Amino acid sequence: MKRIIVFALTACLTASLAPDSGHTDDLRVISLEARLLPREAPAARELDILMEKDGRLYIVSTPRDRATLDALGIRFAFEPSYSGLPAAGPAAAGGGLNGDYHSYPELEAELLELEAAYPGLAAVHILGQSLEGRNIYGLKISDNVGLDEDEAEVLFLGCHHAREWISVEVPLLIARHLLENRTVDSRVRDVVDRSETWIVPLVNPDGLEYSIHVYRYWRKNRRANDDGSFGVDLNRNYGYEWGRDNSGSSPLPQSAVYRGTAPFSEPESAAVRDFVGLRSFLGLVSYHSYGQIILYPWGYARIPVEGEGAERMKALAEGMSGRLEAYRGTRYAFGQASYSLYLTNGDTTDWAFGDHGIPAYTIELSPVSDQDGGFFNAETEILPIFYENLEAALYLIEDCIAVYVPPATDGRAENRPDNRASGGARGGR
Ligand code: 0X9
Ligand code: CA
Ligand code: ZN
Repeated sequence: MKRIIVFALTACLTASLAPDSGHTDDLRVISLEARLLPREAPAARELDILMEKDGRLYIVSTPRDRATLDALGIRFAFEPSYSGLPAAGPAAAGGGLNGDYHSYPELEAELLELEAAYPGLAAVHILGQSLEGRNIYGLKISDNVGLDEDEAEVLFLGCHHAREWISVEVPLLIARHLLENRTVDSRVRDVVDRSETWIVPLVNPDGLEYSIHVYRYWRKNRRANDDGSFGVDLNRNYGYEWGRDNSGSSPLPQSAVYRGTAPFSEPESAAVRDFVGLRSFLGLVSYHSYGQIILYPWGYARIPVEGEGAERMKALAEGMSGRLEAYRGTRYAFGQASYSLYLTNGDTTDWAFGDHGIPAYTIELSPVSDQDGGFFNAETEILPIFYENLEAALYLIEDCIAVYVPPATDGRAENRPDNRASGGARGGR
């Protein structure tokens, strides 16, 4: 959800509206003249704006939204529903239903292929299951991948939000790049060998499948809510300052930013929580789209982030932005989320930094705005977007390697299988 626009009259208007069933069938894409709805106007934070094109604003609307617009006298038109099936063509024929983008089964197959092709370097882990029983996969990449070595750990997450297809591709391509280039690129070799990099490209598999097969604009997971609506916003379901207020997330199940019934009520966010709790990450990126901006905590309030780790976190955001821009001139802004974007509570990065002290970033991938295509990146843009983001990712991993301090050894390091191996070899000389 790029912009959550609120206009002043909504609060009093919505109270008098008929209850909104929020069934997916009731969601309709509408369009209206952009000048009728000033973007900066304070109010209707529920509006889920997709894009602006030729002076018209396209919005995923609930019956409640439409009633609100009616009440405000703002005229809108219904748009034909786009199911997500690409027009017939070479991409569709060659790349499956969603062209070069990955569906859940395609991603699963590719992760297993990478593991098979690079047995010592790549290992597929299952972090948990989605509501509908799909696996949430993590690919670990490192030398001696089967061992838990004393190396810097870094985490890249993708696709909390179903319709942000590019956010699956970027982390997956990072994984592939590290594996394919380790023997030919010494920088990649250092990164692979001196870190344990984890790639979790698809946090919301049920939502992605729904977006591909049923409704392209789907955002949330597929929780059947009590009121008959579907979906919890996984990026409002994490446990740090969860539900702090109703502007950073919504208590209404039919809302696009519904926070769920409790922190980590959803198996998808709970899987990330449990996984991160078992490891010691020194950096985390959660890819989203769109906006071309690198955001760090806090998102929950306009309180400057400070204290331990905050300075490194800010400096790294600037560093990533610079590396990325150097690649081909694409500008990614950077800043604290609550100042640079809008308030959010219960997002991944606030929790990662707040509960674990991990420098954590939301990277909103291209394009920069809804006027440049919003969630719909051409397939030809996938690789260039990946390559420029690779620069930022490598920079982050290298910094994690640089600051990593191995746990103090007490002279009994022989208890750790990995150290015993190298220590033994050296000791034998
Ligand atoms: O609203 C979100 O969850 C993210 N944007 S998106 O358009 N991909 O949905 C932004 C989250 C940014 N994080 C914070 N503001 N804390
Ligand atoms: Ca290793
Ligand atoms: Zn998102």
